[in-house]
Amino acid sequence: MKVYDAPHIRNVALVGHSGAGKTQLASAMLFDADAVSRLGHVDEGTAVTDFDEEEIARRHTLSASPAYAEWQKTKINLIDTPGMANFFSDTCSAMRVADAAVVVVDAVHGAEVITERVWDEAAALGLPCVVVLNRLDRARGKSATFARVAAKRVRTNRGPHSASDRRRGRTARSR
Ligand SMILES: Nc1nc2c(ncn2[C@@H]2O[C@H](COP(=O)(O)OP(=O)(O)OP(=O)(O)O)[C@@H](O)[C@H]2O)c(=O)[nH]1
Ligand SMILES: [Mg+2]
Repeated sequence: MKVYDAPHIRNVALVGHSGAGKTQLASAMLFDADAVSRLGHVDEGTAVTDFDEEEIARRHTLSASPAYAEWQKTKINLIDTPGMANFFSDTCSAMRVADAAVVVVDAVHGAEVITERVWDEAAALGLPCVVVLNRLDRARGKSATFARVAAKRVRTNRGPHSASDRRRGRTARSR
């Protein structure tokens, strides 16, 4: 197995509300990066990171699970996390060891309860976030756009925070 030095390893947590598409996105990212030869599908029980019997049967991630791919000579450890509130402790644990979080938002529903909870957690940890609007093929009319998701941050004072927040060590909420 190839050995990577620390500057060439990144831990990235996929976080967000249940059903936003984190596990499907993880499978797609692994396929795109040639880490796997077949595109896994949640609905067919072949998603790379939902391998547990219960996860396959329920079509929900029940615990954080890692998978990795090499991208531009860097090993990306993807950590797929549960979006269900009952298993949120696993999501928090994954965020604690991550260098960054990918916040997956269902474009049909916009930011939901767990979206806000992961934004709070990311802010508390000073974790850089990328927001991915997913399920755009299902979005109609009043559906989420990046502007609407970002606007929610202004209203609730939550959401992805800036580098200056991190430097000051303050959470977005404390402003
Ligand atoms: N139409 C459509 N369906 C999608 C898309 N991405 C994911 N899905 C479907 O949405 C459902 C939920 O996807 P998951 O990847 O399991 O969602 P999740 O965020 O991992 O959910 P939890 O594990 O419960 O947190 C599955 O049926 C997917 O096939 C998309 O871009 N478009
Ligand atoms: Mg999942």
